[in-house]
Amino acid sequence: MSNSFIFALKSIIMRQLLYIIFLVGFFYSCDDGDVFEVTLEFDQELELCIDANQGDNLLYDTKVNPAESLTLLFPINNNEEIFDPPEQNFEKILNIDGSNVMFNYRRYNGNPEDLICAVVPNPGTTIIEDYAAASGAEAVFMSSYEDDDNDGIPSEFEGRGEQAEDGSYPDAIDTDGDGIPNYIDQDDDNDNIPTADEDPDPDGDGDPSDALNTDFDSEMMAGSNILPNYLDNDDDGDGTLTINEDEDSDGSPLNDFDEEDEDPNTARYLNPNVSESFDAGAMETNEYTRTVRVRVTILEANIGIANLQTIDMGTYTLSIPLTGGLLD
Ligand SMILES: [Ca+2]
Ligand SMILES: [Ca+2]
Ligand SMILES: [Ca+2]
Ligand SMILES: [Ca+2]
Repeated sequence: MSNSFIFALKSIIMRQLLYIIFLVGFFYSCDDGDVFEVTLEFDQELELCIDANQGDNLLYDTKVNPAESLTLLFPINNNEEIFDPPEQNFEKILNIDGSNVMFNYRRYNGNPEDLICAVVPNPGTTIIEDYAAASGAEAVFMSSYEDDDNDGIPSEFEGRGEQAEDGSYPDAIDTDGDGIPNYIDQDDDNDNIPTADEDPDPDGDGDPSDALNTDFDSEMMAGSNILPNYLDNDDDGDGTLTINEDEDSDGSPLNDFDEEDEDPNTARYLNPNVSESFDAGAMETNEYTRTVRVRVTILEANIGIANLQTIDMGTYTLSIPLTGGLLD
């Protein structure tokens, strides 16, 4: 019911919207105790700036027509886990106190970005109205994350399996048994050729069912190697592991060719007629990306002109580069 109600009000300016929400919110809270959920008309994609001098984080959303902002200021200290959650669906609640933790709705006579986090504020832009949430409001942070190795194959095609209640993937496949499940392993077969370089998805549709398989022989289906190169540690099926077809032992068999061979432009590891074995080079460090999403909700925000039970402020997204990859 609240959605259609808000939709009908889209052309009405914010002050009227807030005023009507106030009346309806009041009505409902007196009536049958329904939770009345309000979504202010921002894009809900939050941005963050850090004021290291003051020791504050500022999460914010802005728009220009009309020019308004929502901002949430809170200390950096003791709140690090919001942006680097120790577990899935990590929740943190901060009490809004009007000084250390502040939530503001503001209106401007110009683009809010001229002022918010601006290194050199535009002197032509000023705040024309400023409403701060009174003490008693709460900021609720819900942090979740998703890991991916960006190897060209989406995680759901890398045998990640179902997510457990604690957010982990206990059934995730680890083809090469190195303790790093495929969905966060940049080199799924540990042959020192990154999966991204083993042509895992020639048609680029995300589905690796068409992955390159150099040693697949369609004429002898049954006896042929059905493993695609990105999961095959002997890509040409010549009995010498790809990791050992690394003539200069530099950790990458990609750049090793046999100039004497009749096919000198095909790397040794893809050439079944060249099978000399060399010492394996050092493995590259595995790197993957953790995408953290922090959803911010403001509860019981009395901002003077309106009393809003729930403000879905939006989501802040950040990426953290990680190395290794053993499951927690
Ligand atoms: Ca992988
Ligand atoms: Ca590989
Ligand atoms: Ca391979
Ligand atoms: Ca070879």
